[in-house]
Amino acid sequence: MSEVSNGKPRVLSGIQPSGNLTIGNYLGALKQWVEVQRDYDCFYCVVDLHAITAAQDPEELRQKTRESAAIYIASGIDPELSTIFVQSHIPAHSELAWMLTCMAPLGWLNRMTQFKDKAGKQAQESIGAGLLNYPSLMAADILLYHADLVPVGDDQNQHLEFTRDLAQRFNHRYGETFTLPSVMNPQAGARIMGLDRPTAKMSKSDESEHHAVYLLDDLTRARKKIMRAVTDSQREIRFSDDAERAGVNNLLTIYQAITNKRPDEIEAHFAGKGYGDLKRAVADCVVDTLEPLQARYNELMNEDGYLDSVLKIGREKAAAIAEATLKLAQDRMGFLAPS
Ligand code: ATP
Ligand code: LTN
Repeated sequence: MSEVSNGKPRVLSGIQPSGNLTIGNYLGALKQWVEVQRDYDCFYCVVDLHAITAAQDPEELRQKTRESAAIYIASGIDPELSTIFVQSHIPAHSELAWMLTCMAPLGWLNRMTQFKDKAGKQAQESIGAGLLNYPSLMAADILLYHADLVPVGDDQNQHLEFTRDLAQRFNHRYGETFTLPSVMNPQAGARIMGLDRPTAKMSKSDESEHHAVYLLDDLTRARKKIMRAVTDSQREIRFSDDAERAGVNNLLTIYQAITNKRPDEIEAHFAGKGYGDLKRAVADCVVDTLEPLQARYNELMNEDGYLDSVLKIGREKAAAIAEATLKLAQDRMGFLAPS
């Protein structure tokens, strides 16, 4: 286990400010972040350095970075309990990422399914090298804070394995330096699928209109997207692994993740009802989640200076830990300390 602060083990996680955050980000990541913040020493970062692995408009990136931090707080992350910061504010992330990049075998990086998926959508010649090296930067984020636990959706599990393998490789070569982190996935909602294409993961950078419900969507629009979600031509409302039933399964999963009810309870509740009833029930619970979140978000964005002060305090707390770990790793690797 890591150096513990306040006797609590440490948590670290992040979301890319690469677009509008979705209910997938909320159910896969943010909801768990809120749930663990009393029992762990939590660090939540807005990973802008990861976002630039795809081209971003500079002004939009700046705005989405603030917006994401405000959404963390509006979702229930309490700055009094958790440390909220921006990745690029701490240069140690980039510095350790380079050191780890030099230790990361190309074979491991080439096997990452996120890389294969994202690179597969582009012409080979134009794929940025950052997309391939992305997991080394993520490993740096986690290892700098000696995180014990990393709450993420299940698409990130392979990156967590990579982080553990790389940490082990470093520790083996240079002596015990990094804590090996464990992944934490939510019981329900670890992979929310696209509403328009329930066989593909819901993603904030998907361009189609009815793919995702965004956390800041107008509530009428959010409801409409759910009412239009793709289902199937059967009638029975039950959980299923069958690809043809992925749409209904996804709606049930969203319902389960929000209400925290058991699958058998949910199936009993919808027995004899139609897809329209299911969609209305899902829309109701999504809207009930978004409404208070958006109200808090609007307050935060209108509160002059508050968000910046949270990020400044977060930066100071994060920097102290990150710099100490970086120094240790640099020393272990054999860098001459400046006099
Ligand atoms: P992008 O489309 O820009 O790649 P994304 O929507 O996949 O982004 P990330 O920033 O990569 O979101 O993910 C942030 C967190 O949200 C991670 O913990 C990730 O596992 C989780 N997450 C993202 N999409 C989903 C989803 N559809 N279901 C569950 N969790 C998700
Ligand atoms: N790669 C993650 C985002 C991310 C992250 C992290 C998650 C970057 N650094 C550290 C957990 C811990 C993703 O969701 N795409």
